[in-house]
Amino acid sequence: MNRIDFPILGREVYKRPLIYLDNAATTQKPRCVVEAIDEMYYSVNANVHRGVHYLSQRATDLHEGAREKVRAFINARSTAEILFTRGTTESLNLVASSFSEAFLHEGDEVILTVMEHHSDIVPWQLVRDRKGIVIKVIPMDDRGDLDLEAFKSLLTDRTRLVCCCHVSNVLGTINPVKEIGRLAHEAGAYMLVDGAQSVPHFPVDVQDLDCDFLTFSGHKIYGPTGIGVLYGREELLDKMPPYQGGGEMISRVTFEKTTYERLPYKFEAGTPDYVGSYALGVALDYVSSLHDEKSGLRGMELIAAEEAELTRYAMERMREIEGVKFYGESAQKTSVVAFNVFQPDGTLIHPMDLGTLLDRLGIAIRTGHHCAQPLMQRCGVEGMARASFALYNTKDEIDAFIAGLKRVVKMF
Ligand code: C6P
Repeated sequence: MNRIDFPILGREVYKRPLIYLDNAATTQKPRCVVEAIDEMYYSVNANVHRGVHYLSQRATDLHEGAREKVRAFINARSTAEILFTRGTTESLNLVASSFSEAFLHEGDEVILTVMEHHSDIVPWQLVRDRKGIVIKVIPMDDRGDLDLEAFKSLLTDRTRLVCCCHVSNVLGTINPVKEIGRLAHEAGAYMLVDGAQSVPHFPVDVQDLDCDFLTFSGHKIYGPTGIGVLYGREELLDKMPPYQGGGEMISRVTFEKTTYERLPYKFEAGTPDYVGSYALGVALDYVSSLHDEKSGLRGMELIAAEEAELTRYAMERMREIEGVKFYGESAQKTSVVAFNVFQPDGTLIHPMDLGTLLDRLGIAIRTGHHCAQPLMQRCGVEGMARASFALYNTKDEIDAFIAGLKRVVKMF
């Protein structure tokens, strides 16, 4: 589907056609996104929110227009709730820093899950070191589903925030974040959803989820690197102190006292990445415009359906290979397939070796701990191989991946 829109997919590596199956790390960019970056620099570039001149106003319009596109894309109530950041990592650090200043005291509890990415673990450990909060962890079963009964027993009257990835970047599990959020709210806590691996793969509606925060990165949804989003409920953002100080975020500065700008600017110190925001908006337009006449599906619904079929097919074909072990077999799963291959005597083929040999065949997958070392410990391994699919991948590519994997496994 739409491969023609992604020029990089036509290139070769090691004189072989590129087969790019590392989409959970970052997606490739459609021509319209790359052209948007060009266009912004070639014919619009000026700093936003500052100038009375034409270019500055035009750049501001495009930047704020992108904010409105993000708002509509995740169905936030207002653009005041859409903060531009550098990506999911910065969004999570912003919440950890500012939310903890406003809402967390010694002994308060933050609940994470065993499948969180490091960027939703380490910022909370920094808060723990600073404020003496308690971190609790929701466990999972062997299929990769969170244990909701265990979660309920973790909730106490000291729970202030529950943080959960919407989709695990390793297991692909789609976590029941709406239900988790409902239970969190009932217990008087807030709910943060790390949407880095969900927003690019199926429709996400923050009002339907009823979450308090949602984070995602532009580069995982066909947009540029260096731009991301933090959605935050307005009444919470209002109570949180700024994350950084500088230009843009102030209303008035004297040496005695500074007052802050209204939302969302209070959290956007310095010159924002207006080129990135504009190109992200173009990426969101791109995915929203996709449609398939046969199925009648559009936009993110179409992406979800196509990727589900690719994932089903890939896992079915991988089962042909003796010794393949999957990590993450939830019934609710996106297009991330983590695995290892064991030899008949039980010896693990090192995932790095698999990845390196597949690379020589032009097939790009990711290997290692995937920035989820606690999850690796839970699964009893140091690392895994991971193939992850996007809208432009095809069954032919999966066939080539399977052939490559078979060839590589045979070499051991
Ligand atoms: N996961 C992966 O290969 P950044 O790097 O800020 O754009 O996103 C961080 C992040 C946070 N949460 C989840 C669930 C993620 O998957 C990621 C990024 C990439 O799996 C790079 S480690």
